[in-house]
Amino acid sequence: MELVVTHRNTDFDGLASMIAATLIYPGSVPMLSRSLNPNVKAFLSIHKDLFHFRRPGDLNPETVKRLIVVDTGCWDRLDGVRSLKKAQDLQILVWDHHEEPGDIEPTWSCRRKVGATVSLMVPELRSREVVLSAIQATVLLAGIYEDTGSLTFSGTTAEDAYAAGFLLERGADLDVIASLLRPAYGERQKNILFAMLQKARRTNVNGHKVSINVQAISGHVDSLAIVVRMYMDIVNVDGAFGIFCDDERGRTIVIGRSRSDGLNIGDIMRRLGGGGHNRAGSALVKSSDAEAVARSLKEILHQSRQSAIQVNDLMSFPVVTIAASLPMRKAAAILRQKGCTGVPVEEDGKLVGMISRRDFRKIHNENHLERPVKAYMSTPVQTIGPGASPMYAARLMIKHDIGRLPVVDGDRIIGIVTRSDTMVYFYDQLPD
Ligand SMILES: [Mn+2]
Repeated sequence: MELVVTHRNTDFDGLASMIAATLIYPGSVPMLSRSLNPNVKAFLSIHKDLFHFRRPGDLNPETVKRLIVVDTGCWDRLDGVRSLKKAQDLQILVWDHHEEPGDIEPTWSCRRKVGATVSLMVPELRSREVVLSAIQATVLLAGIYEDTGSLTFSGTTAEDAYAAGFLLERGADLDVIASLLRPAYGERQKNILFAMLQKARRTNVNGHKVSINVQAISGHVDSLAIVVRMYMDIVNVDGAFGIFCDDERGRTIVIGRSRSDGLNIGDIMRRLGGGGHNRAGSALVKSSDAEAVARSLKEILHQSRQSAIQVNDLMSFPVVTIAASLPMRKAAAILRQKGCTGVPVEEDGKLVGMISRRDFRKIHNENHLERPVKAYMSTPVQTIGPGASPMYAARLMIKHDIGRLPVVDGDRIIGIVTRSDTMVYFYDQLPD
C-alpha cells in the first residue's frame, strides 16, 4: 500500500498537498492527522464525502510499502505512523517546502524553499496532464493562499504565482477560498484585541513605528498570533509585540510581527529564548512578570538597531553645498555640472535651505537669475540623522514631498540621502 501523510495540526497546504499526492500517485491512500487546524476542520465537516481520507487506526501500518510525506520532513510532526520509523524496505518520498530538512531520510524527495508545498506539486500534475475538478483546484489554491498570505508574504516565489495561475485556469473559485481561509477569530480573540487597542501606544525605534502591548490572559488562548497581526494592521505600525502573561501558569508568551526587514522578529525572539523568521516569531518566557519581559524586549529592540541598515550606509558624501549669497545663475550651473537636482544651501557654515531645480520655476524673468539663492531656496530644511532607518527617510520624503534629505550630525552636514538611495535599499541592491 502507498500511504500519504502530512503534519499534525494540518493546514490547507498540508491538506492540498495530500490531495495532490493522491492525484500524482494513483491508488495511494491519504491518511489525515487526528489534529486539524480550525479552517481545515470546518472545510472537511462539509466536504468529507468528496475525499476518502482515512484516520490513524483505520489501517495497518505494516502493509505500507511506500510512504509519501508532504509539507513536513519530521517524524515528530506525523500522526499514526510512528511504527514505520524503523521499518525495513520502506520507500519514503518527501515533498516539502520548509527550510529545515527534518529527520526523515527519504528515498526520493522534492524540496525547495517556495511559499507552499503544493506549489511544488502543481507542475507535476500539469506535466502528467491530470484532470483537476474545480473543487480540487480550489482546495489546492487555498493551500497556496494560506501559506503565502494570498501571494503577499515575503517567502512567496514565482513558482507559487505560476501554480496559482494554473489553478485559476482550472476553475479555482476565489469566493470559496475567501470563505475557507477565515482567520480563527472568535469572542476571546475579539476581547483581547479590544483590550489591546484601548491601551495601544506607539513608540519610535530608530525610525520604525513599534507598539508593545501587555495583556493578562488565563489558560490557553488560540490564535494569539492572528490577534497581534490584526493589532499591527489597525494601529498601523511597522512592528507589533503582544506580551501575554498568564499568572496561573507563571509564564508569558511574547508574539512579534513586523512589516520591515529592519525589524527582524526572529533575531529579537531568539534573544528572548524563542525563535521565528524576519517577519514573525514568538517566545515563551517562564515568568509572569510581564513588565520585566517588556523591559528586556525594549532593551533588545534598542540594541538591535545597530545591526540594521542605517541612513549613513546609503547616503552619499562629500556633499556639494552652495552659499546663500550665490546668484541663481551660478547655482543653476553648479546643479547642471554636478548632475544633481538639488543641493543644500549654507550661510556662515550653517544649513539654511535647499535649492533644487523645482525652485527655478519661481523665476519668471531672466534678470532674476542674478538674485541670490537665498531668495528662492526652500526652507525650513528637513534633515535626518545618520542612525535613522531607510524606512524613516522614505517616510519623511513622502510626507514633505522632497527628493533628498541632508544627513546631519549636530550642526554638520555629513551626507545626503536621496529618493533613489532609499529605492536601492528597498529593492535589495545595496552597493557594497
Ligand atoms: Mn506548508
